[in-house]
Amino acid sequence: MENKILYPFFCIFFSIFISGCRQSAPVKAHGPVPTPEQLEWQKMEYYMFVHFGPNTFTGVEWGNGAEDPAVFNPRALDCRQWARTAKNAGMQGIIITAKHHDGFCLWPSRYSDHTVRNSPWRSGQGDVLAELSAACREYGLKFGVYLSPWDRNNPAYGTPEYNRLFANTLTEVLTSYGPVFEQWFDGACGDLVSSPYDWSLFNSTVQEHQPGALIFSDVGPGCRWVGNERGFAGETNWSTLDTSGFTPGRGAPSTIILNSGQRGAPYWIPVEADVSLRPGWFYNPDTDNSLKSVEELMDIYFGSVGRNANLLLNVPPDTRGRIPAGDSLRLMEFRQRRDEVFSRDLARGDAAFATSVRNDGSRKFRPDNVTDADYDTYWIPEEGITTAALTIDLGKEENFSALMLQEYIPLGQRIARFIVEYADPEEDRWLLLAQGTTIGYKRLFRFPAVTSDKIRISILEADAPPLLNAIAIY
Ligand code: FUL
Repeated sequence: MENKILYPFFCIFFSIFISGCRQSAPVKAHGPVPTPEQLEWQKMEYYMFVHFGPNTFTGVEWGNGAEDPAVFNPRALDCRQWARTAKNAGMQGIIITAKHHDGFCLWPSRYSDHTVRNSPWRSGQGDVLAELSAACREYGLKFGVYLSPWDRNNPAYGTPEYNRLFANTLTEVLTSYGPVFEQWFDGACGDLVSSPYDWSLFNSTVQEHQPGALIFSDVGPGCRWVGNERGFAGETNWSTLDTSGFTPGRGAPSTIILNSGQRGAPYWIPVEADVSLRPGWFYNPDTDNSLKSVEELMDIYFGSVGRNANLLLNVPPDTRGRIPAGDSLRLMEFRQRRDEVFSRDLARGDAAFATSVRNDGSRKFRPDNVTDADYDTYWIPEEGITTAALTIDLGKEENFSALMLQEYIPLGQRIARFIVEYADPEEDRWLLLAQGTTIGYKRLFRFPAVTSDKIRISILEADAPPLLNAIAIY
């Protein structure tokens, strides 16, 4: 008897359950997607580059490799001060020039005589990489290394034998200082003829000893150069690139291509924008009064992090081996300005509506996922729909002057054109606020302040149904 009463309810419940299961097939990725390491790297957004070595003391940008190691003598080197500065600046890691073009090694390499071992610093007993990696661990920062293949000191440079030597040097660094988040390969070579580099040996050496590290070069494979040293990614910036047939350095694609990526290309190689706080990469007393202004740094931030790129900002220590007070102060002012802009997200937790929502019965893809501050929840329109609009209701009129959009890249980069509008508080119409092509991991806009209670983002072109996981308004 009891069973007879419950049976219909059971049938209804079961069929809802089954239809939910049937429709909730996971959203499929479109095209190449980031590896877990690339995604984690992208979320770092902003970290420090440190150019330090004999050039710090000789005042040149490219040492010729013939400098006396005795010039390297920082009297008050303090890697903890670098790490503390990076941490307070809001950075997530530090990449150091372990070996720049002059070949000088900041650690006592057994593969070279041109190293700290032959300098007066700490009576030849010092190791900058050991001190910096320990300082990074202490301050919760990631540690990365730059090693230049172009070596103006090494006698084997230019011969095939050099490749083995460089691989051994890499192995030494990558097995001695704990986890490395990024291996930076400089493509620069000022010599007329460069060495016949064995890139596959270099890359496999990194992959073998630091499988979690991203390999930076002009063409990746972990992340790519932005194509300039000013810190600006393209307005259009795809994280995809076709690198077949290309190599770092002289064999790289044009800087225009590196700057904007290639839509529909087969490899996921996101952009890193490198730029220096000073006019040069190395410390020079002549540039003490030429630091980038906070406004310039804000432009760079919106032009890099705000255009789907990571920002690698160079902060060179001086001849004491410390970041000068002026540089550190500028970094703090820059942080303060960013904090002011991004302190309060006016859209957080607000309601959102969309012209199309994928329905799997679970409300998993609801539009207000974009305001829930959870990176892994997103809105997606119905299958086959590539143009759609999403409106956020702020609940009341707010005054705002900046905007952040995030596309859910773990499932691929899809959006190719969009506009953002706000509801005119006076009349029943929408006014243009911002427009662009790509979004990718993050897109930021600044504009003269407006007042409104609603904003609407319209995706006008996408290679597959667009996925947005975050929209913030400041
Ligand atoms: C360039 C180098 O030649 C510069 O000295 C600097 O290291 C910069 C980051 O990369 O290619």
